[in-house]
Amino acid sequence: LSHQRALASDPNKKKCYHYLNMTSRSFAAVIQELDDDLRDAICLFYLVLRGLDTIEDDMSLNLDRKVELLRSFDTIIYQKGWTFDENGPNEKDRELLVHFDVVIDEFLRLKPGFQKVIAEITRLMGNGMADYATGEHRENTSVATIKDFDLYCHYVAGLVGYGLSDLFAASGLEDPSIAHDKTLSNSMGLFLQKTNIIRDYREDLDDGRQFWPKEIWGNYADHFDDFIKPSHVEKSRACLSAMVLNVLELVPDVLTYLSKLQNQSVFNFCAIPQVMAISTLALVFNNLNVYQRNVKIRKGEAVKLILASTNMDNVIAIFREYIQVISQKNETTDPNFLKISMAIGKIEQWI
Ligand code: PS7
Ligand code: MN
Ligand code: MN
Ligand code: MN
Ligand code: MN
Ligand code: MN
Repeated sequence: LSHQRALASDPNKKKCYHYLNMTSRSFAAVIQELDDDLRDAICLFYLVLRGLDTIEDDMSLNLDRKVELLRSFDTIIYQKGWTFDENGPNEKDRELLVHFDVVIDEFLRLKPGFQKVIAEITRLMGNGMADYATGEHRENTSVATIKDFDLYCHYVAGLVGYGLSDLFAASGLEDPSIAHDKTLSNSMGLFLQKTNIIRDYREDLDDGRQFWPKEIWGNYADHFDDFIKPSHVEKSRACLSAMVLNVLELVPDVLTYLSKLQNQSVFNFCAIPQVMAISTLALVFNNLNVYQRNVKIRKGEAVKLILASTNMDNVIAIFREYIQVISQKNETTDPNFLKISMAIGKIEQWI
């Protein structure tokens, strides 16, 4: 309540929270529940990265212009008054960039320690996105190897994990050691990003994007869009299993990271998206609808998960439940049956 009063009395900050609610379905609520200055820092971190991602996603932007913007975005956020109206008219979050001066004003009001973390992650992410946009790490138009896949996901999500851990430490709400093990922070981001990439197969395909690594899908098809064909179902099923298997390997890191957190609001902020992701992973596993449309967990299930994700015991119980679902959907006829069973065995040792 005290923060709502503070927001209402500060029109510029209020606009930032308006853009947060406008651009995020999943993060807006958990960010707003964070304590004190961390709430503003992470809201601004989100808006800066959302702006950067809007540029990355805009297929109507001239490539040279896109790369110039991506590579300089970490300095743009220090330029008072900067706005951008060159986005394609249908770009989803165009409005945010059109009013980006509002975000910059608020970014510049953050403590220098927070600003530095956000700018450094923006620099690394923008350059990583630019490398991929220009084909530096690509064969033709797709992600080739699992290594390329891991690197792309590191740029767009693992780095968010690094930055968030640094912000938690800088706020004093978490012990600085949370930011020491970079692998764990990276895995937190990769678990969300890779699950998103599996779920969004059809949406991304229809937009002309391919994020699944050919090293995996190439074992099951000659062309990335073969998976939508009714005649291809068994290979499609097997490919989906191989993709889910790749994500399951991250679960032990995710649970290890969450178990180290000490502050309640930080725990909720971190745990809720991960719990949503394991629920989504169980839903997409062995589910051929993924190739036809955007499969989403039901609203009631999401609400149940949000309310339950308040402590480590509950989070472990939720992961156990969905690992059980995946185990039950795992079929002996699947070429990845044994590997999936082994990945589940490893997770069961943890939980
Ligand atoms: C700063 C909260 C908690 C240690 C905009 C949260 C898009 C999955 O497909 O919007 O574009 O619609 O569904 C988020 C680690 C990043 C990784 C990455 C920044 C967790 C720009 C989330 C969000 C680290 C690149 C959003 C990675 O999904 O994507 C803040 C710890 C932005 C986190 C993108 C994806 C995020 C993503 P789509 P979504
Ligand atoms: Mn999304
Ligand atoms: Mn995007
Ligand atoms: Mn993107
Ligand atoms: Mn407007
Ligand atoms: Mn996506």
